[in-house]
Amino acid sequence: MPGPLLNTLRGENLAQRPIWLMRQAGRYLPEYRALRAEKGGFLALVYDAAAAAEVSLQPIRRFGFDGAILFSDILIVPYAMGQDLQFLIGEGPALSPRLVDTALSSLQAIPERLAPIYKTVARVKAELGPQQTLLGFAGSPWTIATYMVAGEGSRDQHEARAMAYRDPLAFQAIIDAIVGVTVDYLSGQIDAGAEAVQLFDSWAGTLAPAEFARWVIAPNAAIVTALKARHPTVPVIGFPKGAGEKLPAYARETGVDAIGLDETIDPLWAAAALPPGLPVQGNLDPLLLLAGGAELERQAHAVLEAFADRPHIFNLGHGIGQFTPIAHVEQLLGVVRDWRK
Ligand code: 1CP
Repeated sequence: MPGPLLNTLRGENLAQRPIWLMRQAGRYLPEYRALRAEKGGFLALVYDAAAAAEVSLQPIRRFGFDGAILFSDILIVPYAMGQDLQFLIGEGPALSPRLVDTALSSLQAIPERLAPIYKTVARVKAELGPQQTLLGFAGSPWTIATYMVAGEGSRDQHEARAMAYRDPLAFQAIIDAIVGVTVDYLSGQIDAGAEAVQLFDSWAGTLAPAEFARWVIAPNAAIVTALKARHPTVPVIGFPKGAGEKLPAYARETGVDAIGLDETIDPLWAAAALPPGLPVQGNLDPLLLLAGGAELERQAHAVLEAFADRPHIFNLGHGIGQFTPIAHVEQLLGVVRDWRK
């Protein structure tokens, strides 16, 4: 029997809402920090399948969330496409050579960098109970391209946005290459046991409307179409962070099975504006989870009430922050578990 998270993704409107939190495996957990220190770095942790599976399971053991997410990173795809990848303490990820000054064609793909991730998926799957759903994930092409082009994260993604205007054909080739690898990568995760997958488009919010259609909607639609051909029953969650008023078009045109909403979206607006019956996921402000207290409870209820008439998975609007107190996560779980439609 599939668990409540998977059933919700398949369109059931359950009286009790399933819950998981983006970035639920990570630095706010002391058991994560201990294992990361023992393995000596983030990539070492990701490529140790036993340790990475343990990290995926840590938040399930502690909190009993309805879903576990594979422990890996969206930047494993550029790494497999031949860029070097480092996670520098306090500075974030660094990729080289950067595609702002090196042609995509000069990269030598290293697909073996994906296979160890499937081992993690299989290990997590073997440990989960039948009611707990295993989520695979990848970055969406636009968000991945912003890192591949600039070689690092940025506030406004200007290198990639400028390249897309200056040389749309070269940029399209980068996007198409990412689409191809991502389809294989998600397919591999599904074959290894992932029951649903999420596409993270963390930087979708900085694009002008026509660019959003070309670099967010079109490549995500291509991924969904290709995945559906191979795995027709596996739900795909799209999370176009910052998409705002473009969400209804994204929902209609990508073919995703569910939409992740960030915290800037008014749940009442989304409940009315998105296609009826489409499952939604979100969208409490992660900073409310940091702050805790009565306001956390009030706003969690507001999210639950707003989505009462459609399938809804409770989540944050973005990843859980590293300084979030564990007691606040427990408080939120109590609120969501006690609520009935
Ligand atoms: O030092 C550490 O321990 C590294 C911190 C960390 C973690 C815990 C990074 C580096 N990645 C991850 C894991 C991760 N990343 C997961 C699996 C764990 C889980 O969700 O429980 C997932 C789904 C991601 C996805 C991810 N990585 C995104 C999309 C989601 C989002 O938060 O917007 C992005 C943009 C990244 C890139 C990345 N990886 C790591 C950092 C610090 C960043 C952000 C860099 C930047 O700000 O530009």
